[in-house]
Amino acid sequence: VGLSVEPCVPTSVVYRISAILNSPLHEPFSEVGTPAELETWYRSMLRIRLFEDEVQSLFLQGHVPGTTHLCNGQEAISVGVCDVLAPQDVLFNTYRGHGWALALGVSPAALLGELMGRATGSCGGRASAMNMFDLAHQLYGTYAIVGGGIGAGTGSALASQIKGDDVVTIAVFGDGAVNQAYFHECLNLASIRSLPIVYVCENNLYAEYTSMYDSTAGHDLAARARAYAVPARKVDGNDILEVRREAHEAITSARHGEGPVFLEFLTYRQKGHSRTDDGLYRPAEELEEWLAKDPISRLAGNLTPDRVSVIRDETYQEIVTARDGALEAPFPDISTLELEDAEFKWRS
Ligand SMILES: Cc1ncc(C[n+]2csc(CCOP(=O)(O)OP(=O)(O)O)c2C)c(N)n1
Ligand SMILES: [Mg+2]
Repeated sequence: VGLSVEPCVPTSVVYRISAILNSPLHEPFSEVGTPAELETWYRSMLRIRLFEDEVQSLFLQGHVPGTTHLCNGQEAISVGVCDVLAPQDVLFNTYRGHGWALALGVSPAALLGELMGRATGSCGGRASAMNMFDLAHQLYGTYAIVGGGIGAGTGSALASQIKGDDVVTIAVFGDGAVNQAYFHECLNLASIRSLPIVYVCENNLYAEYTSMYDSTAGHDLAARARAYAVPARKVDGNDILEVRREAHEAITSARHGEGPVFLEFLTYRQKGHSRTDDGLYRPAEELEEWLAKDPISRLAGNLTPDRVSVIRDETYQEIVTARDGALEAPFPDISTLELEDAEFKWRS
């Protein structure tokens, strides 16, 4: 844009105004999605679902060291939020983050390679899903510490405000994380400083093996954000159109300097917490009720059965190819274990 600005206006302000006006998010936002977009979102969600099923199978066969935290049932949140990010935005994630990494554009091959400790993984097979970064895909870490991304993400948003770089930070965490002390410290800081951050809470009703109703006083997560004067919305996290719309509004407002927003996405963890947990402590009717609200089946209703079938076949093949590649891939060379080598690889 051709702005004539007095020399007393800081460069960061000029950059911010120009970035806002030129941002893709400034373009009119379509809530419903074209047929092509609906297919893209369906494919992205299905990719995550089939990926997770494959991870569990590989884990049980002993190919995935450590543990697994699957996100079956929560796919609409990652796909919907990532669809409305600007290219410069950054995302801080949790250990339940395979879906987020894929939605950001990390390939199934690179992600699976990482989970299986192979040299072809996003971090050369040395990080696993619990500590993974992929800066080229806006992924600024998956944090094994519950709510760890809240602290790191709030720091990132503070840095953005100081630099005036037009970056919005997304901090993702679960319902259990709102009981952590730093959730409260960070929301207070973000609110008082009007930081450009969107707090994305995936409320899947459980923290490990405990229902939110047995662990979280008041049962109202959004109310906690409002206590710090952070605008908060409760959103159907299994409806991708609603997720997208609310995420777009929150990100736009944070980008325009209006401060943090808290989005509580209601969803359900269809699988157990991790590893071989069958989640049998959950009432059968509860699981049944939420399976009926499956986000992928819901979106499939907007596509023709023919296209659903084609996309299913193609996506399944994509995951099979990633699996076969990862099983063949080498483990990292021991000589790359030194910190200097790792740093060199990281930066190059
Ligand atoms: C600070 C901390 N305390 C406890 C744990 C052990 N832990 C791992 S996952 C988890 C449950 C977190 O639940 P929630 O935040 O709802 O996320 P979800 O796993 O449901 O996605 C706990 C308690 C941990 N990793 N970090
Ligand atoms: Mg949870």
